[in-house]
Amino acid sequence: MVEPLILATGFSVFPGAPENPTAWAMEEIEGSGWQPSGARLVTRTLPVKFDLWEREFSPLLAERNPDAVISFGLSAKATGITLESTARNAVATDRPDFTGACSRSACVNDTGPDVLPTRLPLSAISNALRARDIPMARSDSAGDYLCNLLFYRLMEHAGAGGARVAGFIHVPYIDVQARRLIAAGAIADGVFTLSEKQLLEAVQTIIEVCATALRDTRVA
Ligand code: PCA
Repeated sequence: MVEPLILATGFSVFPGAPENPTAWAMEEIEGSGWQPSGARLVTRTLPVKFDLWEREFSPLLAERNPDAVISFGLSAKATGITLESTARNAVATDRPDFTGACSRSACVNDTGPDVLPTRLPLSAISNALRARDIPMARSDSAGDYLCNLLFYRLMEHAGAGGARVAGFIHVPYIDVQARRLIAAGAIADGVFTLSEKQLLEAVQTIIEVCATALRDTRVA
């Protein structure tokens, strides 16, 4: 039997964030050849660009047709792995993407609902992270920038028959990146960080929990 496919994504750099721990984590996992048990994993790092859904993500989903999509992004304000419960139909029009362009629309979808819930097994994920002593938090707002936009589009897609398991998770900087960026004056001192090991363990744990959820919800 063909194993289910899990797509994990990270984001690249954006104004105010010259390094992104989620791009680092995707590269590490890809480079190590690590795979979850009972599922196939593919990773991708996405550009922080307002047309990323149309240009990158939607074609990628059409091509790969994953059973689960777990998207990760940086939040410099995160105080642990931050499990996002709710995508919001809102976009800031004053925050440029990495090309310098701003969104012309203040919502993701003119005719869409205000909020869409995650389809990630958040309780199982938080139990698994807690059991590994990885700092974590829950949040009901992923902000109003590209992470929330991707999250909202992903939940629309999942609701229309896309991935069975899908959602978005914010992560803090890893300590080596934060040290570099603070020394360069690129970010303020005092940000919460995870070690490289903690971030990789967290991402792998989340993927494993989703692989288990796919097995448990398999349609006979
Ligand atoms: N974080 C930004 C966009 C890309 C990323 O990693 C956000 O929180 O919207």
